[in-house]
Amino acid sequence: MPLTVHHLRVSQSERIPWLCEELEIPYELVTYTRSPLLAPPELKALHPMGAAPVIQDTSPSGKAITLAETPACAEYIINVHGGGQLALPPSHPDYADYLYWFHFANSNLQCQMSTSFRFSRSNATDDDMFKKTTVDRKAKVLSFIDDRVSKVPWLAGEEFTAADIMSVFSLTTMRVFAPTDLSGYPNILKYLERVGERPAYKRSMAKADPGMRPYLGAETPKEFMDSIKG
Ligand SMILES: N[C@@H](CCC(=O)N[C@@H](CS)C(=O)NCC(=O)O)C(=O)O
Repeated sequence: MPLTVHHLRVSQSERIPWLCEELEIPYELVTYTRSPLLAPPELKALHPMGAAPVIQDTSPSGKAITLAETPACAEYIINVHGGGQLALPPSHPDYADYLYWFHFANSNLQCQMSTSFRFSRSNATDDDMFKKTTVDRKAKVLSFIDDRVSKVPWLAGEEFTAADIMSVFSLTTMRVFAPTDLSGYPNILKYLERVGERPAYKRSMAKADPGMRPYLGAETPKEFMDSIKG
């Protein structure tokens, strides 16, 4: 089986086609539309967790694999199909920074954005302690990233890496779900401008979510959630 990437439209699985386009490797992209918010049954059937991304492939040992979790999919593709490109090796001076930011994406940034999404749809008032903590933590994470990309062009340092591919969804498309105004984070906005200039990012977004504009600016995108009831 050729490398197959299952992508749920308007979701964090946009990271995997972007990775494949940056690596310039062959892959088959299968896209699914939300129904209306969650994954449709045919995507849910692929993996017990029922969420995107899911990749399928024949591994180097000849085993048919079905893999989920974005960081696992990214590492698999980089190591099996990408010759290690877009990851930094232990011998690289920025190796520790690469590891840190690669994992920060899902372990911290995306967690804060997901929690923020849930509170934005709940009845909790602004003085609710848990909501307040969420707002504070999101601001802390965004300030931390803003400071980082004021000092270096890419999260790991001078080189664009998979750490950037892991993180950008949470700063862009995720704001469809978790309204976030980025106008107080000028360095993140400049960073997103650099991202938007990458041909592979443009190509992947056009393939993964045709018709959706990449949310690279400060404003909070509204049109998608407005179209979903409940
Ligand atoms: N931790 C997982 C999260 C996967 C996930 O929650 N995917 C969402 C897309 S944003 C999804 O498929 N949601 C639809 C559903 O759960 O039905 C990862 O990093 O891949």
